[in-house]
Amino acid sequence: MGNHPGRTPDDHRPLHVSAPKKRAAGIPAVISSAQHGIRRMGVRRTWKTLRTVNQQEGFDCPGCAWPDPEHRSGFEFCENGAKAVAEEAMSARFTAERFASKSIADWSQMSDYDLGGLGRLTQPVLRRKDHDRYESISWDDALGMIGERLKRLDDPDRAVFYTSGRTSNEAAFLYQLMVRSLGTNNLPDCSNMCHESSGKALGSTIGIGKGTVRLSDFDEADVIVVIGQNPGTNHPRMLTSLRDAKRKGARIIHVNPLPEAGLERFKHPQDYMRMDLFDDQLADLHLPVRIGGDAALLQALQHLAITHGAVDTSFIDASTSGFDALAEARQDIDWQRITDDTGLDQAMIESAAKMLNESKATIACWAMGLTQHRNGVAVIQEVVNLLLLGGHIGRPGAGLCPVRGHSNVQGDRTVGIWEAPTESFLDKMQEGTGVAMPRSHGYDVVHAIRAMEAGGVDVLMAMGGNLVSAAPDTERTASAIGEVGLVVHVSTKPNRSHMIPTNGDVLILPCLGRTEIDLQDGSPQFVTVENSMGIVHRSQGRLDPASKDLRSEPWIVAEIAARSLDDESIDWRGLAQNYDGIRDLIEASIPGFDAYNERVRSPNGFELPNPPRDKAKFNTASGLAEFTLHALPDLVPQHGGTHIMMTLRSHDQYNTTIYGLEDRYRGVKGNRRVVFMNAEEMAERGWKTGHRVDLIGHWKGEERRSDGWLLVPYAIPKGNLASYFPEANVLVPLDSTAAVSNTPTSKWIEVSLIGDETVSSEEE
Ligand SMILES: Nc1nc2c(c(=O)[nH]1)N[C@H]1C(S)=C(S)[C@@H](COP(=O)(O)OP(=O)(O)OC[C@H]3O[C@@H](n4cnc5c(=O)[nH]c(N)nc54)[C@H](O)[C@@H]3O)O[C@H]1N2
Ligand SMILES: Nc1nc2c(c(=O)[nH]1)N[C@H]1C(S)=C(S)[C@@H](COP(=O)(O)OP(=O)(O)OC[C@H]3O[C@@H](n4cnc5c(=O)[nH]c(N)nc54)[C@H](O)[C@@H]3O)O[C@H]1N2
Ligand SMILES: [Mo]
Repeated sequence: MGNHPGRTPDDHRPLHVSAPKKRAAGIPAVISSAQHGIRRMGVRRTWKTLRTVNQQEGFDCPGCAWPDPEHRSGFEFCENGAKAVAEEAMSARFTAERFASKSIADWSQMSDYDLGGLGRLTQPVLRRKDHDRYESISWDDALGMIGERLKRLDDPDRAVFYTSGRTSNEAAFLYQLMVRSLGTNNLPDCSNMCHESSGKALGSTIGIGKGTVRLSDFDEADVIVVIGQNPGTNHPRMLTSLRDAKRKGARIIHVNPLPEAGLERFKHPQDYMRMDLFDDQLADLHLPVRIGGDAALLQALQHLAITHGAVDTSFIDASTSGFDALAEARQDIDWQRITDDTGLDQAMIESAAKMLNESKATIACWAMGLTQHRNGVAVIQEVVNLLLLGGHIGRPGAGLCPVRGHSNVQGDRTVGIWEAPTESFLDKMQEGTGVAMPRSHGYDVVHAIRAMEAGGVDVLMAMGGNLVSAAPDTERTASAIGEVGLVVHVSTKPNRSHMIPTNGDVLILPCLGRTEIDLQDGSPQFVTVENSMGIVHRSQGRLDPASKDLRSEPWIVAEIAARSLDDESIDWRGLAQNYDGIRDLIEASIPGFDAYNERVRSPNGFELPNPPRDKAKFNTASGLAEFTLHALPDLVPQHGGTHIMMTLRSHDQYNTTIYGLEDRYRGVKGNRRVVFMNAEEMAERGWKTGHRVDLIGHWKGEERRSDGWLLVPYAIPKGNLASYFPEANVLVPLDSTAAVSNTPTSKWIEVSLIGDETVSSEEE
């Protein structure tokens, strides 16, 4: 049976399962990254590249948004950063001739892992309507075609401009200015599927859609809560901060349905080189909460803080609003409901409460385990309630810490990648640039897919990313994109979004990556990015570009703008010749960037203002931080499924880019079509490791099906399952999104399993 072109094809490589690891990093991490680097880049390039990552004069690691320490070692090592770099700086090249050698139907049969191995894109290519292959096209013709289509639009809202979070501040600012000059706010981005729930939750309660901690706060914290996040795999450098915090006396509470190796024991690879052979236990307490049980847990912790008088009344009186209502609502709680929802016993919750109630400074860190839920916004506001009770915002060693995903996703939003900008943002942008701003809000990712599906989009441009695989409901998303007249991808590597059939034309424009030298008008340029803690700093590549036909993202945007806009008030091409000009325009149009060009040249960059953190000042409507009240979500499957499944990242991938087929910490190797299931539940059904099941997704009477998954017994709560993103995205309904943030519920998928009840195959 043929595979749907949007789906990742079945992968029938043999599965090997071993016991999950209890310790993260260490020597295996060094070996894994060196092997990967050498396989992708060769020995010399591996060494040269890894030495300049995250150095003050080097490039910002495309791996994650965790901040760099002020005093860096000569080798800011991180296994997954090393792999991210190798993926971009790899030696293989995917030329236009090679691309043209097969039809997209053939290319789409390759797995994501194999597609990524094809190499860097080297020149612009076009696939014409009705053709099944890409052919090469000159930059001039490609840009001319885009300019002409954008000029021809009946309505600017019929164009959509997606961004993935690697784009620099300079490219992102220019891009949103071009899009708004065209007359639309259609700027969906990966953030809509990622931390949108955090932005929405924090914006309305503390008056800024960002976290409130600095890296140095970790040194002063008494308790650090890591909830719904897997730093060992996704933010490995955070483990060093956690280790240092522990050595200074902090205690760590880990709330996660899975044990996650990174939070059990950690060994910094650099310590081996100093012959220090001990490792550090990180989490003092692991609460294996059921998927979606966090709201109940957080309400219980609030109850225990209030009833034990562990509240900071002077902070509450001076800086917050809504305490009385919360105190009343939390006076009594239904312990039966709490223990059912969380799957935790009362004593465990009470020991966490004791640690929190004694803490003078608490930090709460979270990521996708909270945001990608139906109640993503509400559950994060429960975290806010808990910290506000103890006065843990705007105090050293304490605060809220949403750990961002893509390396510049936070910066992109700061400089205007936002489909729903505030009026004051638009006023300032209009004043700073002289461009009249469109005022009606645009499409987010889910709304953009629905608009494409309805035939309402003529041009879709994607500044990086892999929308087909990253978005929910893979088949539906692929068909929707197929309806668009012209799709333009600005990409470094081939991916599944390039390989789907469409009724219109498709252009791929190959761009420079972070690691590469960016010369404009003969002078090397640097770009800037903002990390997870609001520090803006430089990033400059040192490697020769993968091809002489690559262009920088700012250059591409400037050319498209110059060819599609009649208004000549902005000198687009001039801006792309010297990025200082773009930074001057950012300074004029966005608060907090004063003396941008000067301050960003200092070695560690500069910090953007953050009123809650800096002065416990809250720019909400009331001028106070808001306590909020939410009902608990119903955790019983409601659409006919038997289990709740979450989709996760393995240790060997970066979102839709698959580095390899091994999830080392979880003990899985060789095959990614696996489903982690409670070991006892499997035994009850007589299912053994590697047992094959088909998954049915249930949603409002609709069924989605995905066949051929292999079961892996695991320490996961009963009734819960886990599988990998993006393979399982076919099962995420486009319409199943979080309230308020509209983020797809990638961690709450209702499913049932079809498998033979008696026969079982043991693979290992
Ligand atoms: N190497 C690497 N680094 C990355 C990425 C990558 O793919 N690879 N991706 C980057 C991006 S864009 C992002 S957004 C981040 C993502 O970073 P994470 O959010 O850490 O990534 P996920 O794999 O989605 O893991 C979610 C975690 O939440 C837990 N979880 C799921 N549901 C629940 C729940 O209901 N309650 C609780 N308490 N926990 C739950 C899961 O068990 C898992 O440990 O990482 C960034 N860094
Ligand atoms: N089921 C499920 N779905 C999810 C998630 C989940 O946990 N579960 N997580 C969601 C999250 S948190 C996110 S952030 C999204 C990610 O969504 P995206 O950001 O759209 O996806 P990526 O896989 O990060 O994009 C990878 C592609 O970006 C391109 N690229 C890489 N570097 C560059 C560069 O420097 N410039 C340009 N122009 N292109 C570049 C390459 O061509 C590569 O193939 O996925 C979301 N989807
Ligand atoms: Mo993300």
